[in-house]
Amino acid sequence: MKFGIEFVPSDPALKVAYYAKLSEQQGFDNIWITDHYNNRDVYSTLTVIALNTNSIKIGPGVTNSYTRNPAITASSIASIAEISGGRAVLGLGPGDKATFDAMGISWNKPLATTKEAIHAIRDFIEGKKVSMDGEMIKFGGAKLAFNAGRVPIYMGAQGPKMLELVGEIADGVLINASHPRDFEVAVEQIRKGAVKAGRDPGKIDVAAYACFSIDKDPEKAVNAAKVVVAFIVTGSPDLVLERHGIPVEAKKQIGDAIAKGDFESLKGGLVTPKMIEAFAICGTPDDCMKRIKELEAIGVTQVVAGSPIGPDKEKAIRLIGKEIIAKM
Ligand code: F42
Repeated sequence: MKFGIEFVPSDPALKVAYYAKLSEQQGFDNIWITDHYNNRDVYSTLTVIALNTNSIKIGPGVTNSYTRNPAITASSIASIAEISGGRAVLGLGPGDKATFDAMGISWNKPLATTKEAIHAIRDFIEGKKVSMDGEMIKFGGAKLAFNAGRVPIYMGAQGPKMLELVGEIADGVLINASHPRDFEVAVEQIRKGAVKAGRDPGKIDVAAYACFSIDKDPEKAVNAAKVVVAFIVTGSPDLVLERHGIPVEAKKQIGDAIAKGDFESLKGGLVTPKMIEAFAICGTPDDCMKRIKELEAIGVTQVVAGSPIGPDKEKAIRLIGKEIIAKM
């Protein structure tokens, strides 16, 4: 099992780099930085991280090809590969619809766009001259003027067609989920795509990009996870809620509380233990370890500790290092 950690650049780059260095010291394998226009820029943050770490792999988790042309993404990630001495990994997905609406970008054909972007970016990174007349992406003989070596490409994906595409073309996948039941479904879709493309599914790094909250006091861990879990519930398809026995009406109740900024109701009971169980890796180190072992048995090969990580981020990073990574 590999361990990754997600940081959101809502914090200044130097603060994120401090956590990144600590994560490297605690034995994590990957750092993933989220990409949304309203936060600090992902590649500036990755540059500062690259200069403050030595061995850990680093990359956007995830960027997209609507706000950044694939040629620009290829140039940016190849620059990070060069600056970091070959430690860059690219996470790419179709992006977040809510932020695109605010930016006036229409979310047309996310699957086709992601597929074509990955083909183009891979060709750019391999030093090829890219001519492409895709359904969504077009290039007329573009080429990078430098080469910084291989960069594995991971997809951010949850939907069945996206997961099948992972099996067909990606080196890895970042799946926003925490429960074994969701991974049983996901791993099967990835396998289907890999078989179709004649690839070995065992070579694809399957990452649980999970809401993670760890503390020696389980109640503190659960409380810290509640607001993140509330957002996950409102963004989950009905099918996923039903899979976990969560009433679909909860989505509206929680959505209303979020819209009113009523975080007390979320913490007071709207976010139920069942929701925490379904959408977070949460609790004491033993609780978290138990879930990680279950995920490993299903085929998850990387656990990414995503927000909130714990009620105290620094303490949580050290706890994961000492009580989980060191004991795997
Ligand atoms: N998004 C961000 O913007 N920033 C981030 O930092 C970020 C991090 C992140 C980390 C992990 C992760 O898993 C996702 C993350 N995301 C982030 C979200 C990510 O960018 C995507 O929004 C999300 O992963 C996509 O979810 P999804 O796999 O459910 O895919 C959507 C597009 C979907 O509807 N998929 C369907 C499916 O079955 O997989 C496919 C729909 C389809 O086939 N569409 C056709 C097409 O070509 O797109 C068109 C159909 C038609 O009729 O037009």
